[in-house]
Amino acid sequence: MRIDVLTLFPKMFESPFAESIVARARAAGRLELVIHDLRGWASDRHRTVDDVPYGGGAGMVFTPEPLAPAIREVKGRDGHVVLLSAQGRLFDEAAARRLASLGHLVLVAGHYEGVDERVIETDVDEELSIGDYVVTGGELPAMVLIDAVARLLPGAIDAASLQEESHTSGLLEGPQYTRPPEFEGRRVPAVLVSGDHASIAQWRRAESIRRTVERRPDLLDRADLTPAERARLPRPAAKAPVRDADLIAAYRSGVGSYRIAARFGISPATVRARLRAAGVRLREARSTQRGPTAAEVVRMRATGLTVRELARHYGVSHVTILDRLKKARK
Ligand code: 9D3
Repeated sequence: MRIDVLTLFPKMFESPFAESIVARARAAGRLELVIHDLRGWASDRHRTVDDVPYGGGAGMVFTPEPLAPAIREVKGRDGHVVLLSAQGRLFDEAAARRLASLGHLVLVAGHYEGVDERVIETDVDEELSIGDYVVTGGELPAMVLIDAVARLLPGAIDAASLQEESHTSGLLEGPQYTRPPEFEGRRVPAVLVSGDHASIAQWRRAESIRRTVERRPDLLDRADLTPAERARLPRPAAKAPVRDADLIAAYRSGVGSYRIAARFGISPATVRARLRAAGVRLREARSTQRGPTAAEVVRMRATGLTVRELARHYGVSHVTILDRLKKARK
């Protein structure tokens, strides 16, 4: 596999990949990793790579001029281009496996508030985030991705470890112990020193499920559980009850009772009954008109947005937009 990285901070990539699995994969010729300095594509005197955002706002945005040509040059004919960005889909083990099956990756590590959307549209195949927290740039996320992918390349780690990984798939591991058998008065669980391998396997499986339920219940939906194991799971925590104040605020803002019902997972009759009980005067059942009002469309149209762009913005067809514009002219 070949991985090219485009970054403004090439030095950041040196020491993490001088050691570890990635270094071994490189030494063995399984992975060719090439780090490129994006400033090499900046042609002006100041080697500019960023500019202020149109529409205002804090921070800087990667300009298209050096970035698009850099991506095009490095990707060649077969590169799969990944932008590391906080707006990306989540990079998880399934994504790592998918990327590990490709021959050539191009990673773009941003270091600003973002990248000009036109580059993303034409030159980026996918955007990935490593999780819901803010780091200062795309470099560390790119390194995380490289590490997770490199260890999946054939020959990187022994088959037994990968086998065990898929065996416990989707669950957290349970507790581990080693010698001594007693540490500061606490003994290793007796089952682990019993020599009864069936009981040990059963105990480990149960601990693994218990821990997942406690710490990462979000994993259970996709975990590999037998029907019997699934049936024994504690029932999921109840969702927070719907608050009157939220129903009232939504209704007063103009949303209809059917929409509110669908959103909060209760029936329209319940919504109307609770609003009435809370003293809210109910509106006449609304006409079936959806989408923006004529006045809203006219104001946005005046900024220069095209009918097509307006349709996308409001999530309606271009016919609806034309209809509102016609209504406004009357
Ligand atoms: C105004 C909000 N911005 C700053 C708080 C958004 C923002 C800009 C740039 C947030 C992060 C970054 C830099 N981070 C990345 O480029 C990034 C990232 C991340 O922050 N978290 C998880 N995965 C990734 S992948 C790239």
